Amino acid sequence: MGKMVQNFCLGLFLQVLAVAAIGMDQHLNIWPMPKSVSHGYNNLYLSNDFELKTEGSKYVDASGILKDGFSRLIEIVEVAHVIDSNFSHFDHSALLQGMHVVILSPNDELQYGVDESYKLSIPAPGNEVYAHLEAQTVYGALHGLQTFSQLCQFNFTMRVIEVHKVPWTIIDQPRFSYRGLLIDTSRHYQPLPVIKNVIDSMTFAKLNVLHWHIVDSQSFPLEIPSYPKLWDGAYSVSERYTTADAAEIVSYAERRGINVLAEIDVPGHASSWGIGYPSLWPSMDCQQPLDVSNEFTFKVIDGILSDFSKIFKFRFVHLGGDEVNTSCWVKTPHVKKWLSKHGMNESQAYEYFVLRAQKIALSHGYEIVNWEETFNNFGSKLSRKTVVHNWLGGGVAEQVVAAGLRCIVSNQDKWYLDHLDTTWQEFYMNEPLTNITNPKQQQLVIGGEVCMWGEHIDGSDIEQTIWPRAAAAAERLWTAYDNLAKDPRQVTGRLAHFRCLLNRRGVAAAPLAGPGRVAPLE
Ligand code: CP6
Repeated sequence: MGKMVQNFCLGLFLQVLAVAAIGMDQHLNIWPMPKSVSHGYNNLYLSNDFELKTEGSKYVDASGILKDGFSRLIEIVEVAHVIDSNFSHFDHSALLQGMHVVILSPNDELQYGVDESYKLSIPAPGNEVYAHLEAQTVYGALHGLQTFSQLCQFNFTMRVIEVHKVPWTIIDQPRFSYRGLLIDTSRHYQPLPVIKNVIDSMTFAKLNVLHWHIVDSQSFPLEIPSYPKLWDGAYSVSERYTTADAAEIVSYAERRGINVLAEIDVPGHASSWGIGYPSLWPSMDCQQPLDVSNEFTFKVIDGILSDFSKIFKFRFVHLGGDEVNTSCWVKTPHVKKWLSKHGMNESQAYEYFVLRAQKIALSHGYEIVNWEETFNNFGSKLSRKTVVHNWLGGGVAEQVVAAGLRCIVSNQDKWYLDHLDTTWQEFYMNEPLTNITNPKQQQLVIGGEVCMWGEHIDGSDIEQTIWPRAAAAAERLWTAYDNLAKDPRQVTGRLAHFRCLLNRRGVAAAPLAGPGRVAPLE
């Protein structure tokens, strides 16, 4: 008996020690962990007419972004289940009547670097019957609603939504402003409802950029009005996006605080362009990279980016530039002739192509993202408005920021979702600032992105391939460094809880690992 008490005390002592060492209570089921959290030990219950109040906001919700966000909150916390609850059982002072949201900026423009901070407080039982949410922008407020939703849980016995551990004070803001997920609609077409579901699932983890790798060598599913035969490269007429479809995706995402980064991957991943316009190929039997010797190639890029600029309002466009095998250029007589006429070898022609595409993008008002090979081959020639997108293992970020350029981290050994053998623990532990200690250089790492390449997935299994591993990366990108677990075992229970929350919300997130229930760290 004495032994048991002793063990119990030792356990408690170790647990307190662990919390102190982590600096955050990992038993709070919030994902990603906010910057600062304090709470008490009382309960509140959501009134069945839980309402949104906005007095004192400088923001006028003209397009209904906040109102719709609030409706989604009501939906995901399952207020509908409360209908048959008997509220006369409850002390009035324990009922939360609604949420008072104050937004300080009138501007609802979603751009890179928009203020996403918020402060959420939920009172103890008493006279104060409203939760309070304050944010600079409506997009910070949307994050606050997400955090609030994670504090609500449905009590099936009392048929009421409970908020435990009140009063709460949560002050939160992201560590990185770019927190991305890549989807690839060229290798497999993804129907619009699938993309919308992916966008909804991203909001639960506070990811804020959908990198849309729309077209590649395998298919060209997007309508381009300037060159209407480009989407002849789609798999079929039903596996295509009209410009209206694309605009609908952008608007759907933006209303949820998510920017869309559109990509054309030139010159190396573009042979589908030649189905409609065969002169973009070096020759019929050597179809990529795009023909560098043909002025028409750059006219088409200009047309695409001109059409993009009407739909994709994000500051950045992604121009690819990875995996360029130039052997077709030297094997094809007319291209070879052009190269020698201009005194260029293959790698100079690759550089010429990428830099010319960059100039076209700049002329349409975009800043540029390029895959890291462009930096590795001719980094000093890139536009200063380039963000270099890492993917070839670790190590390039430190060189990119030392050269004064910005960087997005997607190390394929850590953050490629198509690598099914990469574990959530490895996703969690991928630190974007590895070996970068200079604060000015740290600022240049604008964030990171997990990549769901589409060769082996389609709408049937995209969700369970993305989740829960993307959530592990989402916490790495959102949560203040000091609040991140140093050992992923510390967050197993909390991540398992978040995965379960995704399931309840209709997201087909896979189990964390192994048979049975995931054991929390004891
Ligand atoms: N498609 C494009 C791809 C990949 C890249 N670009 C890729 C390469 C290696 C792996 C996974 C994906 N499928 N356009 C590289 C950025 Cl392992």
